[in-house]
Amino acid sequence: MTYETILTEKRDQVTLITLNRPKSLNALNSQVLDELIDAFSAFQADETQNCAVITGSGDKAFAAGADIKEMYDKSAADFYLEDFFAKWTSHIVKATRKPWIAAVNGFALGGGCELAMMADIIIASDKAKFGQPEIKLGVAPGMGGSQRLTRAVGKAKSMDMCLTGRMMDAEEAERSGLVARVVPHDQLLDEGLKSAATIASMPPMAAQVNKEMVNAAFENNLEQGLVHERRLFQILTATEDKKEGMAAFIEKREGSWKGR
Ligand code: CO8
Repeated sequence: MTYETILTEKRDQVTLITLNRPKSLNALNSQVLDELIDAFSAFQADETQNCAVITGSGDKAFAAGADIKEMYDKSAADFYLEDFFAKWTSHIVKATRKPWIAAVNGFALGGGCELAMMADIIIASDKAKFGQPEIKLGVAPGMGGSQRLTRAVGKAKSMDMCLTGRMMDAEEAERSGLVARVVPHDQLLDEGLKSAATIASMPPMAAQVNKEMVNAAFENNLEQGLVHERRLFQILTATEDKKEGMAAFIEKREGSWKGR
C-alpha cells in the first residue's frame, strides 16, 4: 500500500510511523485510519521489527483530533452503521501485540489524545498538550477517551478535562500518570527511538507477554465501556449542537448551543 497521510521507516528493529498531515495538524480522517491499520499490520507481521514509535510531523501537533471537516456531514446513521472508529480498537489496539510508543510532539486532542492513549507508553515533549475538547463541538470522546483517560488519571481530572475541554500540559500529564516521561522537545524523537530500541532488544515474546499482562490489569471491562461510549457518541451526532459546534469550528466563530 502506498501511503499519503503517514510516513513509515524501519530503523533496525524499530518501526517509526509519522502522522503526516501537518496542514491539518495531523487530524485523523478515514484515510489516515486505513493507512495506520495497514502500517500496524505490517509492523505486527514483520519478524525483523520488535517495537514501533508513532509521532506527528511538524512542530505543532501529534494529532489535533478526528477530522472535524470529515465528520461534519456525517449523520448519526452513518456513524452507527459504519461503527465509526471501531476499527481503531480491533485493528490497531488488539491486533498489534508487539509494544509501541507514542512520542507526543505537540497537540494531542480528542482522537489524537485517544490515539496516544492506545499506545503502550506515552513519551511527551515538554511542548505537548493533551485534551478531550469534544464537548465544545457538541459531542464527546468516541475513541476511548472517557474510558482510557479516566483509568489513567482518575475521575477528578478526567471529568475536569471532558467537561471543560481544557488542555493539560506535559508536566501536568506526567504528574497525573498520563505519560511515562517528559523530555525536551528537540530530544523527543531520539528519546522515543532509544526507548523503543531498548524494548526491541528484549526477548520479543517476553515483551509481548509483559504487554498483555499489564493490559489485562488495565482493560477489564474496557470493551463494554468502549461500545457504550461509541453508541453515546453516535447518538450525540444527531443533535443540532453537533452540527452547530462543527460548523462554528470550520467558520472560525463561537458556537451557539440549543441543548438538543
Ligand atoms: N479536524 C480538521 N481540521 C483541523 C482539526 C481537526 N480536528 N484541528 C485543526 N484543524 C485544521 C484547522 O481547521 C486549520 O485548517 P485551515 O488552515 O484550513 O483553517 C489547521 O488545522 C490549523 O489549525 P488552527 O488554525 O485552528 O491552529 P491554531 O494553532 O489556531 O489552533 C488548535 C490549534 C487549538 C489545536 C485548534 O486547531 C483546535 O482547536 N482544533 C480542534 C481540536 C478538537 O476539537 N479536536 C477534537 C476533534 S473531535 C474528535 O476527535 C472526536 C473523536 C471521537 C470520534 C469517535 C466517533 C465514534
